[in-house]
Amino acid sequence: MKFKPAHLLGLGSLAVAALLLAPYASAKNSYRIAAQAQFKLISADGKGEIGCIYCHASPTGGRGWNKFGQELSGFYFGDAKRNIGDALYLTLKADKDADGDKYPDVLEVVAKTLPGDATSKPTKTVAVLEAELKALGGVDAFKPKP
Ligand SMILES: [Ca+2]
Repeated sequence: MKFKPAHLLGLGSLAVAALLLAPYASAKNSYRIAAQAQFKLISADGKGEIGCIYCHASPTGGRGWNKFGQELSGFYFGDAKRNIGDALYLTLKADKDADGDKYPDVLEVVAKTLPGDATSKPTKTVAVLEAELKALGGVDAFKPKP
């Protein structure tokens, strides 16, 4: 195949787009990675278990939060701008049920379901999950590391 200048232009455009989007994508990804570690949502093989949909309305992230993300952003951008670790912890400590599925957000973290999506619900009862949370040390198990 003969290489044409048009190919270079295409590659150049892709490279520029990647450079422009990289800081945006990595900033958001750092929040996802922080949430995975703090909420203990990392599988035995070290892989993260949550995607952008954990807090965002879209699986690809970007603007627009789901109900849990709205609670989180309230703590993150609230009276004093907090770091993501404190905002994550305070969101669980508030003891709310963001998606209204009758499971408090902290119990959905324990159950590894989506606290911002009412169609993603734990299979265990609230009482069983409360006992599991207690065994972990309560909501403070999800406190940010100092
Ligand atoms: Ca819920």
